[in-house]
Amino acid sequence: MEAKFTRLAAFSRLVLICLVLCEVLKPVGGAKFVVGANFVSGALWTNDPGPSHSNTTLVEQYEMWANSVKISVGDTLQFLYDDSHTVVLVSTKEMYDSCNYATYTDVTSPTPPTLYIVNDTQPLYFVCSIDKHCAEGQKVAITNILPASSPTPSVYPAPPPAFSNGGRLMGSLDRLRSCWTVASSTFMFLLSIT
Ligand SMILES: [Cu+2]
Repeated sequence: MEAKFTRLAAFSRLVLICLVLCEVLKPVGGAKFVVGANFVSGALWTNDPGPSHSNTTLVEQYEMWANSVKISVGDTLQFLYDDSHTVVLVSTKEMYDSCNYATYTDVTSPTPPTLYIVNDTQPLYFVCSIDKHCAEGQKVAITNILPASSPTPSVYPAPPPAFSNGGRLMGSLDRLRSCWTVASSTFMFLLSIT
């Protein structure tokens, strides 16, 4: 009897852990994109084009990345870097082209990485405001932002492997699936021992 109670207590704890996991893994809406993934050396927010990419300029690498992704309202952009960079938004293409960031909106997180949630379909012009980093090519323009897509899991296309789509991370459906697998396995396990 006592052993059964102990087992039940252990399984209650397991269920609790699963519930917490589900909460953590819960889809938060929108995909995550690592800025520069697959095109910029180390998928970093950087002013260094890297030795293996010497045939393209850094600006071209960020451009190729931006062309490779389909970003929608609600998606999250992830800027990976060490602490010697900033992520700032300039308001016009002219300012972006000429690296004129006399006025800008600083969206740099207190500690890296910087996460930026896309709020609307307005073009986004990101630059680094440190020294001449922008002029050296550390800037990215995201100009074709799609309206928020309504989640319809039954017709959701098969999610691509991580990073195959210009840095798109695990999709909502994947998270939901892993959450469901954990919860249902636990439930079946619980049933089998009581
Ligand atoms: Cu920089």
